[in-house]
Amino acid sequence: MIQLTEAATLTIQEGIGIISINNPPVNALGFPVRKGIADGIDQSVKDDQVKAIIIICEGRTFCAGADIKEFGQPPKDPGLGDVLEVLDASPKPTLAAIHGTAFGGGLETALSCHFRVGIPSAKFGLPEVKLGLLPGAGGTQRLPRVVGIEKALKMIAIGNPIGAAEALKVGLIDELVEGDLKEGAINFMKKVLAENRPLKKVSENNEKIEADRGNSEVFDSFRKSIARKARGFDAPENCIKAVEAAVNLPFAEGLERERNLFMELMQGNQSAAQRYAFFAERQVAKIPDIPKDTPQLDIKKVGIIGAGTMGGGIAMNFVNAGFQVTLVETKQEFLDRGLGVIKKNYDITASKGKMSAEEVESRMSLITGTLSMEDLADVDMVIEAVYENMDLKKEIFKKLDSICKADAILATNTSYLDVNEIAAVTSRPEFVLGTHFFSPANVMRLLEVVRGEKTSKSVLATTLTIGKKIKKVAVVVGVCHGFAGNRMFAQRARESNFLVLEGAPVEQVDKVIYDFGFPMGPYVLRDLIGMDVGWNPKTSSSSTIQEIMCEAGRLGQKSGSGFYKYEVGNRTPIPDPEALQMISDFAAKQGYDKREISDDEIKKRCIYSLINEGAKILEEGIAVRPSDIDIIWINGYGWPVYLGGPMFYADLIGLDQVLETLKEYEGRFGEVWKPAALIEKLVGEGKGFKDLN
Ligand code: 3H9
Repeated sequence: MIQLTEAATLTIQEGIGIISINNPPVNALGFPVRKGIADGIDQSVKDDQVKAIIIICEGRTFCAGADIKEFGQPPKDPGLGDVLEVLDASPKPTLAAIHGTAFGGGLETALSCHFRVGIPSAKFGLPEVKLGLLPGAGGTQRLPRVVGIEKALKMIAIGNPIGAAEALKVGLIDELVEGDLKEGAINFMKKVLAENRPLKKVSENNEKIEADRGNSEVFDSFRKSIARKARGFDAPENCIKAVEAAVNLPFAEGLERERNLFMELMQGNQSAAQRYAFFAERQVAKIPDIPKDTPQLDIKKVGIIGAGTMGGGIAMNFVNAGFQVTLVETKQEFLDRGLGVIKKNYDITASKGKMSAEEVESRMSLITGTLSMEDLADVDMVIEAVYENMDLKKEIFKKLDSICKADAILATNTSYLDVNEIAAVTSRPEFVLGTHFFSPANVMRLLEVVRGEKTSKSVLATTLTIGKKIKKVAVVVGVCHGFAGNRMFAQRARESNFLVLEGAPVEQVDKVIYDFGFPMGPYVLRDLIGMDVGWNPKTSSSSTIQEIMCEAGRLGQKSGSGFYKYEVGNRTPIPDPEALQMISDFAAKQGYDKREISDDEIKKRCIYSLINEGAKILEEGIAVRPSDIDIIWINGYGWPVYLGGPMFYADLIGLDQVLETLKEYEGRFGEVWKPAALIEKLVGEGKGFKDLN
């Protein structure tokens, strides 16, 4: 065995040179891997004993791509492109033997081999677009030549991977290896040699792209198909342009075009933001005072109290991950309705072909409905998801404390309430914490895990693991009204409310927020949620915009009018002069002088209010680090990932600029705009939020 570099070896076995890569955790193509492959190929080509070459990886996966941590650092030769040129030019047959994920540069490496085999669980993808990039080592030029344009466009510009069966079907791999991968790869290469098979050089194979040379239609229709999802992002368009180049230019020129388009993205802010978000999402699970080896509880059975919208959605998360769920309601009709909604949701998924009828049945069979809390005696964790009422929650937790096993975790799905107060009614506050799901709970990725004063480390660590199992991004936050996400959201709601009272039409506020990159503006959102959420008809006294709207029966989409009008069966908001007049009359009564407000002011007031509150949240230790807040906003509130989250965005603008505006607003609008001490401190030290990550 020859040690090529610290991350690669070369072994010659039965006349086959086996380059083995070992660069945990994901065999990213950092310098020692790149150099190892280049040297391994070089030595194998020069060695007469070697008749064929295999690239295989140790550990949990084939190469998961370029080493993202190297981006932005001075490049170290050989670059991946150079290595793949050496591979492409090999006069001896080459094979990539794939398990785990051949992603990004990993798949580009495989595509530069003559042959590819994989085990049935292997996945293949070019997810660079999700990092605001495009495959920059020939992937956009080679993949269309192997799988055709339409498939390649989907894989490159959307970035979703495909499984091994599909890879075999579309010609991305030559064979599935059912048993031992290395053995299968050697046997495959023996066949190649015995049959003297021609070397399939992808760069020279134009068969699948020739027919579409000069045909722009396929690209235009693809652009249209992704327009909604790709809105605001730079990378998808560059991906498409690179594939167009593959079709219309000779290989070498296409590579050059790809390089330029890649560099354009690499130097932009969007990719920096998206790469930051990638690492930030992995960082959230690391809590400074909770070591990796913190003992965890074994959770198999989960109890959920409340089969309403939240409870039902939460139940689906657990069932999808294979947990047994006991769903508790107070009345049979509520239980039936809740179970009915869950079943309907699964049936819809099945009708789209994403789940079989048997799977629907097997998931439903994991849920047991009951009207008795006593049935929670043997569950390992309970999530209470009843409506926001402290007295009710306390009563439930007292009961749970007497019914549940001594080491059962008791979690509340409150959005605002004091988790410490709830914990205090039990004899085991160390087993109590908050699990704040976002609606719809079976869809939204965010989970705020609210750490109470007395929550034990083991309970917190276990809940983070559970979060991962149910496919959520679980972010730890401390106890305060609204925790991190909703507390910040309330600031934006306050400002958007003032803006319309001061004279900005709701459409203008919505457009500014939509154009910023959110999926919708605050007023379209309010109409969608329902104006009556949080409205009490008994105490309503025409004293807020919400109250005058609700009193007039304008409850949002569901009643056909709110801040906008809606046609029956159509969710498109139509500007409504009547609503504007109501707001205008109300504002006049309140003594507001109507004025024109610029888009820039709307943007700053809605976004800087978030930043300022985020800083206060950090100051108080409610969030662990700025990037956790960014992950909350990206995954729970639709903040555009290409702007990295509010704290990243503040650094992007310049924290000193933000501070200046906060001071100006404090002067104009008062105390609520007082800059957070943390911002003052960071600016004084010439630092940004990034220095706290
Ligand atoms: C590219 O290839 C560009 C080329 O086209 C052009 C070049 C010129 N680099 O996600 P996990 C770390 S761009 C560095 O928790 P999983 C990750 O941070 C790349 N580090 O595991 C984490 O570290 P830690 C295109 C990486 O099993 C640890 O590995 N490729 C990289 O849930 C485990 O990760 C991609 O975009 C990397 N490329 O999922 C693939 N990847 O433990 C990105 C991971 O310290 N990666 N790490 O927190 C993934 O999608 C997932 O990590 C993967 C494993 C599916 C592979």
